[in-house]
Amino acid sequence: MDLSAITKHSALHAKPSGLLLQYGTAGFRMKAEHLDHIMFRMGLLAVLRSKQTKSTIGVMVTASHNPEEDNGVKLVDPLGEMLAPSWEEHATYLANAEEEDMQRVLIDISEKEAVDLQQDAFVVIGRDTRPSSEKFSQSVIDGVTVLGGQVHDYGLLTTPQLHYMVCCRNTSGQYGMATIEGYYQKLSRAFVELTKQASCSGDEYRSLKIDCANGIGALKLKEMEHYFSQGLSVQLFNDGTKGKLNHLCGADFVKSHQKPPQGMEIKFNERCCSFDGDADRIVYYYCDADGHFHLIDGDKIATLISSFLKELLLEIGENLNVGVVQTAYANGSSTRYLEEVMKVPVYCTKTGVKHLHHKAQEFDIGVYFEANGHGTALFSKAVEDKINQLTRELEDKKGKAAKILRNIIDLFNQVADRKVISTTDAERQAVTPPGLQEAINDLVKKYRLSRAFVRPSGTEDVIRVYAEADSQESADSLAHEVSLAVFDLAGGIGERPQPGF
Ligand code: 16G
Ligand code: MG
Repeated sequence: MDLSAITKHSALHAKPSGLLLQYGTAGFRMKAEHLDHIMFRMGLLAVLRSKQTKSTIGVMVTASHNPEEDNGVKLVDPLGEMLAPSWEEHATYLANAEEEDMQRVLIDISEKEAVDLQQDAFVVIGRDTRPSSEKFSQSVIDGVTVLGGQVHDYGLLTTPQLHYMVCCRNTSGQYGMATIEGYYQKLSRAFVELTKQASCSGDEYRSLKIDCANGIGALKLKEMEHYFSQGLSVQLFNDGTKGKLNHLCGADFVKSHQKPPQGMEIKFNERCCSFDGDADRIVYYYCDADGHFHLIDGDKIATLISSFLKELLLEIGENLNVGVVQTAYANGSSTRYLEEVMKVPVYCTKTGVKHLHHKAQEFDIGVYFEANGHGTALFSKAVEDKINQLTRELEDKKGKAAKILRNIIDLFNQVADRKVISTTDAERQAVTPPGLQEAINDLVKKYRLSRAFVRPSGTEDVIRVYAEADSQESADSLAHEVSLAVFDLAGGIGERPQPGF
């Protein structure tokens, strides 16, 4: 370690004094103007992690669904997974070190993790389309190079693409080629293969309207489009040429407002979907003949995928261990449908992909989705080959998906933002402040089919309130009552929460 070079370069990315940040649900996130030192320091940390694991490590510069003015950074571990929890602590420790302590903190982390400093290091970088992202990836590169690491900067990438590149590089190409073509080829082939036998109602070609949240998804879909030219025709909206990133559009907007994004008209029976700012979330939607909007969010996607897989397994008489993983935000009726009708075991984890992913790995087939549209199906290796063969034998499943969706009538819910709290039981129970959980329990008892919880956001400085009940009025009213309890018991400041927030 060239300690004097580190000190010199660190001063060029100086930490604003007194600023304390934490590696949150998915890395560091906040207003871009406070993040330059974090970027440099995450470059340093990525080198240490790379040396320790003797693998390529990824660094993604993005703040996902947050407003355009924010930014963020997260590290990607060797198999394309989220950074290990013990290293999240190192990330926070390094992020908060004062300038004069930088050398000591780096040595400390290296010693604690037995990092061989002579080992080579390789770091790959990707970034979203935010105005601040390009400069920030330069700061990451500065951090990597000052510690002697090598860099490959992929430039503009979606978050899933960066995860893919890291995994490819650490599995000697077995997972795929670590290039953008490799990614498009792998995904488009799988898509064409999967959909070959499935019939498609309505139009002759599969067509899809895609809201790209004015983000990176638009650029990458434009590149990818011709890879599945016969299989799918896409129409892109909010492609970043006019609007602001995530503003009145994108998966988060559509999910929380339960309406189409600005800039996209939906006609009866058209298939539509929305990404978020870094294209790692997706929600689908359509309008029925009466013009009513229907959202197929993460809960419903998980139900469709797991029902589909269960059926395949039944057809061939395979008894594999299938599980669905959700978070406390999953609509109660989707959980009941999965458990009672589909007979699939459902597990609840804390919010954040890393928690769901980890749990899903315990099954032969683990399907995980957050209600907001983050998720996937994980197959153990032996199962993967079997499923590939099975999908080739697929019969016409026309109409099945629609039937399943009709069976899950969402309970109504309401979400709002407020201040400070701690939780347990996959964030479903408040531990502090004292008395809050009891107050919530009493409120919930007043409504039918109801549920409510509060948790501190891992990406913004707010408390989120979730409430669910058998009518929109009850859900709104329960959410309001719970937020009043939060305000009173957790030392709310300013105006008391108003109904409807
Ligand atoms: C991050 C998480 C997402 C989670 C969201 C919750 C990843 C890749 N992203 O975007 O899974 O749903 O945070 O935000 O893990 P909140 O803590 O502000 O409610
Ligand atoms: Mg995202």
